[in-house]
Amino acid sequence: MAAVRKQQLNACLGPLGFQCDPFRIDWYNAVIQPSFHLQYPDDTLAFVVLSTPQMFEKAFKPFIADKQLPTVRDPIDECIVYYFSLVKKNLSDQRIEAIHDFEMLPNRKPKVLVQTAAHVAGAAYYYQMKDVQQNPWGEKKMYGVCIHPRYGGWFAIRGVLIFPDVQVPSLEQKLPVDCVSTDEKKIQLLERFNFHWQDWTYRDIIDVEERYSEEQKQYFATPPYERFKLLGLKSAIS
Ligand code: B12
Repeated sequence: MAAVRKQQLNACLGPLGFQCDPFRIDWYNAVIQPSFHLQYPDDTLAFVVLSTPQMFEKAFKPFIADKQLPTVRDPIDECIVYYFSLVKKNLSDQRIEAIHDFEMLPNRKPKVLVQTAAHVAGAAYYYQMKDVQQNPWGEKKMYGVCIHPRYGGWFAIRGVLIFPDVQVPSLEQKLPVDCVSTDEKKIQLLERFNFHWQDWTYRDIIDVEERYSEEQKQYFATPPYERFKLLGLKSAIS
């Protein structure tokens, strides 16, 4: 059941530079606080959706080129919303609920913790403070970061797609690859992500197969309100 859905999703999103990995709702709910739980039966099938370095060229640029979007808000978010809606249209015989990384609850907390979803789906290891044995930071809160075995930090986690009518009691959990295995490297990773994320170096904490193109780096290095100009678009907020 999960294998068929995975094949369908990857047939649709794979050529656009996305990667989809299945997980069960109870794997996700088991590790997070109840206030973040996804309200579906335990064995419900869901997928975490990552954008790989190729998404920018294969999905985003064609999306932007195709559209006159004077009212667009965040163009990347708009693009992902568009492709998720395309998935729903292509698989219209099935009920699919999408939750994006940027969606917030009324209490302003994220609707889905995509890093935890990526970890439990085995897509990318989520390195957190508690993974470090000798914590050098004391009480300071350090944000965690996912590292992909092929792309290091050169990817993003765009959301989850849930199949509320599909139950997968026998889906086997795949563990994520612990590719940043020493304490020393983990400390370096968390410090780069928390204190120097703008220099991109956390993304190269391991050897990677692929990085963002220069154009993509320039796009993400540009402050959001100036990205519209870079794309030749007018912002709805301006
Ligand atoms: C709010 C937010 C921010 C805030 C706060 C950061 C934070 N982590 O809290 C700010 C604005 C600071 C921020 C900044 C950045 N962010 Co940000 N951010 C988010 C966002 C929207 C929500 C994160 C959040 O609030 N989590 C809530 C807290 C409570 O979750 P948590 O700490 O993980 O705690 C849970 C886990 O510990 C879990 N848990 C407990 N035990 C266990 C055990 C296991 C095994 C597991 C798996 C889980 C688990 O339970 C806890 C909850 O109960 C996410 C997208 C999303 N929807 O998830 C992106 C996200 C985390 N950000 C991301 C990025 C890249 C950045 C920036 C580099 C900027 C950028 N966008 O380029 C910077 C870097 C950080 C910095 N140095 O400032 C990426 C990280 C990608 C990755 N590889 O991990 C994400 C996933 C967005 C994306 N689409 O990819 N961000």
